[in-house]
Amino acid sequence: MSSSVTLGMPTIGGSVLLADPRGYCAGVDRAVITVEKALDLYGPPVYVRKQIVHNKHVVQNLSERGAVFVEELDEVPEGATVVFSAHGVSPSVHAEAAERSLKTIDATCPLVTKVHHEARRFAADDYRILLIGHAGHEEVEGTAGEAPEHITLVETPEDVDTLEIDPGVKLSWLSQTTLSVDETMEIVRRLRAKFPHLEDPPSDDICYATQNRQVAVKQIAADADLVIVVGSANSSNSVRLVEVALEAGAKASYRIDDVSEIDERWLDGVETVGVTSGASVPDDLVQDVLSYLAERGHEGATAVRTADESLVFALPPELRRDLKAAGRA
Ligand code: 0CM
Ligand code: SF4
Repeated sequence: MSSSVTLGMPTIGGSVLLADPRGYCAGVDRAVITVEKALDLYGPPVYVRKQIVHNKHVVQNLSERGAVFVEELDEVPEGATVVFSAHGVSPSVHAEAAERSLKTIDATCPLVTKVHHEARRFAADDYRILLIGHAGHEEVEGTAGEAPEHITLVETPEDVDTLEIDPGVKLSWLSQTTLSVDETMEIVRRLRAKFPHLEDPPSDDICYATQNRQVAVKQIAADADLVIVVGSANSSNSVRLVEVALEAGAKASYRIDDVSEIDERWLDGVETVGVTSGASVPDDLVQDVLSYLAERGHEGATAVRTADESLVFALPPELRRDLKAAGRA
């Protein structure tokens, strides 16, 4: 079911369709608040392993407030506090942190942690696990690290053709949380055709936020000459929104980090502009885009709502405990 809510005046130059849901998901909200509260409670510097979420502006803003982003734990001084990003870490990273006596706060999204649990369970039952995802993405590194000897990465439908697995081996699949639903289902169809005994995960690994943002962008893309997606280049779910928009019929679609990256020529001959953003994107960046469009005759925006989201995750227990002890819970 979709519904429309008119947010502004009718347009003269052209119309704007604003995807809803878009922007922050529950896991990103929790991860960003975790760093903010850690900075308030412990004082800077608070170290963060990798980008807390894949958004350039979020990272810049937190850096200005005293967060120090590092690639690996050996950059963190002994005994300091380090936050693990929303994308999760492998058990070896937890072990290294313990060895170096670091105080850790784990901001891994609970929906990523769920996939880690599934990986551990299938591995304990001696399954070969086909992990659908992108090589080098931090979430994939973390999930694969749960059972490296059991996990094989599958990145594309074509990868399925080269897989060789003994029919006697128990087989399951899992996925990264931020993939294209349609492409993932295509990979699973191919896997099942080749390995009929393939077992499904107990529940969807592609998270509710990724799915909802793809449904919403599909809805606006069919009627849009141009779809602008706000999100960073390394944000898997944001990049997928451009692909999904194009597949759903948008005549053009571009990803931008912020309004400064819009090329005015994209608007030539454009009547309807669709706007959305990835799960790691603060909404003020989207509002800047709407102002830019309004100044160029695309005034008012019609929100196209395809789902209501109300999920909120509790902060990491180690942080809640410290907040409580400090009387700031
Ligand atoms: O996984 P992805 O690259 O889409 O990460 P993100 O930080 O852009 O979005 C939120 C998440 C997670 C896990
Ligand atoms: Fe969690 Fe999904 Fe958000 Fe990633 S995109 S942080 S898995 S809710």
